[in-house]
Amino acid sequence: MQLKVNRNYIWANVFFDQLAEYGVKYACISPGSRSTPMTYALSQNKKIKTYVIIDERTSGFFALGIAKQTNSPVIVVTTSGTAAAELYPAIIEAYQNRVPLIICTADRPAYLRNSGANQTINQDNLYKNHIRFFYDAGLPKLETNKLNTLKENALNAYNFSYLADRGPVHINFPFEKPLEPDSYTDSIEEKIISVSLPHVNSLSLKRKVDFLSKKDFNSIASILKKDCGLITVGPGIFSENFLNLLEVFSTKFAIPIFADSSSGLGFKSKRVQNIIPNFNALIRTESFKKIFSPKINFHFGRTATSSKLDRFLSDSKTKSFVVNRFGDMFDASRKSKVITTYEEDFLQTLINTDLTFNNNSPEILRHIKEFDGEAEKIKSAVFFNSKKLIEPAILISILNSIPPNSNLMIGNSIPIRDLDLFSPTIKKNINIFQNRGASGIDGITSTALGISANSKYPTYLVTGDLSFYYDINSLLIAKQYNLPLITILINNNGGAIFKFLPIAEHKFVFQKYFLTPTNLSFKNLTEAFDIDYKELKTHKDILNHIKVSSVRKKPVVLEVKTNSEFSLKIRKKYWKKVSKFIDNQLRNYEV
Ligand SMILES: Cc1ncc(C[n+]2csc(CCOP(=O)(O)OP(=O)(O)O)c2C)c(N)n1
Repeated sequence: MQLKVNRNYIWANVFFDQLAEYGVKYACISPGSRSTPMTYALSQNKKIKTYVIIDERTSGFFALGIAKQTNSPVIVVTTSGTAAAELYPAIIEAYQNRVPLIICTADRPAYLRNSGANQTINQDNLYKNHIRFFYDAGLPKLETNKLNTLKENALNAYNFSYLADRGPVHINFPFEKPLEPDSYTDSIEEKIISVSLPHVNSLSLKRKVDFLSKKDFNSIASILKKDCGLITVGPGIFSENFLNLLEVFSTKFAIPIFADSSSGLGFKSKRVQNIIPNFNALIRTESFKKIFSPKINFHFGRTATSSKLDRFLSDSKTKSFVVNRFGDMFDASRKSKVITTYEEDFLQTLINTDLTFNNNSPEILRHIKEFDGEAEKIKSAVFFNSKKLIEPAILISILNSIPPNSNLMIGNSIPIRDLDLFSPTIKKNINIFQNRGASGIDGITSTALGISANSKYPTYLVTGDLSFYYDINSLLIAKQYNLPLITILINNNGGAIFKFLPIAEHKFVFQKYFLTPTNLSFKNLTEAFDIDYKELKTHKDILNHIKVSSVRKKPVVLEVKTNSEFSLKIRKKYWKKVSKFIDNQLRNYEV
């Protein structure tokens, strides 16, 4: 049977149907004319849930949040021109943090480039330094072989964003007018459209075998026999099986685990043995290195948040093995050996061997645990001693107040560092999210909204005032879709993180060029978007309002105003007390 069709619309439909077939469920679309075929096709697709987001920068980060929480690829659609460029920050974050996004940019036909045609830029591999796969679909042609090629590239988009590789992929779609589905351009045989679908089962990440060479194995064996080891875990998503194996591995070799708080290991419902939540306090103390100077390190997940940990490892002359399935390097010094394999396989292989540990390791592990326990006590005493709310204590209160299984997005700057430095282990199965791929402060709220959009558990965001201001546009998404994000805005009036830097001593330049206080009323800004707002002044307020907000299923902004100078003073007091304790304990220690 012959059908009258608009070729652009059919083209877009075939592509998105194919993605839906692979299981893609979400699309974020920004308004525009050239993208009409894609927008219309998605609006009619019953398997894909759409979000309409005016501002593309926000849309990219929102999609990133959905992809993180659902652990599946999300489609992002924009029109041509600067609209496409607005996605770049989210694409960079997705690239560096390996989050699956399928970016679909509408374009003018290539022959209009450099002709002065309106809203026409060079979109050819626009994001080329931060993309896992690029394909220009060319002008639509309703021929069987062209449609098959398009479908194969839907498969490539899915495969390279999620399976064989992981991260953002970009498909550029040039369209000629007319763009609307009822403006017919062709009359075609119906069967042309239903050309056979590629099969999903042909997709799979190829495991690399023989990952641990004899040489590496021998090197691991000989170091473990003579010296202490260390496990470090950076931010990442880790399976239950990984946690179990990690525990067995660490116990078998009496190795402590220094887990970044963003790894989430300290917040699982089952406590992993040998995790040292306060390791940051320990490694700041010179005398600590007398008893613990690991000569081998196994690193899982992304780069750790703690820069002190890097220094500790380099001072200890540690040989590091970075283990992950994509073979990514997570060591800025590039001295580590990267082992490309599934983390679970690596652990299992070493567990199965008859390797043994150095005889001192269990005793040293015991000392480390003792220091860690004492640091925890000092922390409680120092941080909760004052009536004033200090930043690290706010984070601890939030962790104590949120219900089990919550999602917790941590903004960059002080919140992520405070979480890493000061959070205790809590058995609540909290899912930690962060944008540490490129550590931007640009899309923090949008990402958190994306996380909250399809989760059955409450989502919390802890963010700084500049980060919140930067992404203020995102509040419209919260309002439009009534997303139940609970934002805890820590307002120290400016980028207080810079107060930790030597530039803070240069008083005249510092305030104007670095701290950049906004003096904004976040109450007014939040309420302008019709979103509830409350200022919190005490730990009791935090507990009560988090409790109430968690069941309201509405967005809310809870602002806590802090004095970052005072917080800094208290942090220093804590470090000093822990160091003093360790120094005292080790005064007569013989190595
Ligand atoms: C997009 C982007 N621009 C600039 C920076 C540099 N930067 C890092 S932290 C920071 C200040 C953040 O201030 P705020 O969100 O209030 O957090 P606080 O430092 O007070 O914790 C800035 C500007 C960045 N990381 N990302």
